[in-house]
Amino acid sequence: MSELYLITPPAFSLERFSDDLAAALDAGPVACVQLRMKNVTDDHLRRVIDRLRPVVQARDVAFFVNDRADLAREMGCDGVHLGQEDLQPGGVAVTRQMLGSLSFGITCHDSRHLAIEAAESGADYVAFGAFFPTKTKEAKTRADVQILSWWSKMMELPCVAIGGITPQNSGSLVRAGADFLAVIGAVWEHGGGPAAGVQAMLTAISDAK
Ligand code: 3NM
Repeated sequence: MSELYLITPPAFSLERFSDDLAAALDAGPVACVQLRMKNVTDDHLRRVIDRLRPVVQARDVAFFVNDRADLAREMGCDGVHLGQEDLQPGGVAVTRQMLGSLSFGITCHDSRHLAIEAAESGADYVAFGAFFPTKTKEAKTRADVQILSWWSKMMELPCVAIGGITPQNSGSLVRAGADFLAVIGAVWEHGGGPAAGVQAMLTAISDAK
């Protein structure tokens, strides 16, 4: 059965978002929250981590930061999510060493090769996407659901599915063996609010046959 992996929306006001995040996490089991902020200063990112990390970790949910292995380590986060371009020179193996006890996952787009390389070098999960059209990010690649079934048959390492995932389209990903469904819009842009978004995703996951 897949678990839910929440990623923060592209822009938010911190006070309000902190409450929204708490409400989302209280609505049902979530495995991980990834803070994803682009083009902000280190000071701002530190303030956001300081505010959101306790909200997440107090609920026994893993708190990951996108891109910033240095800040994740410095600020007591559980892990970091990296794009291929965020790897340290020397690749995944060097990054793994730098992270110490932090967990880390890596975007592998639609590439079996990148995913195997990431697994061999010690990543804690691989992420594939985008599975569906998404307005949140200009996704570089489109992944097919078969990459999930191939991966889950071959490998123990967890895989994350991302990109345009909604309650309506998540069934095939669950059935193909996605360990985690990573979502932004389905939760933060849900008409009934983020708690309703989490519940809708969890219902879709448990209904997937
Ligand atoms: N990465 P939504 S797609 C952050 O394909 C991100 O690697 C993607 O947002 C990839 O759930 C994506 O709103 C956006 O579609 C996911």
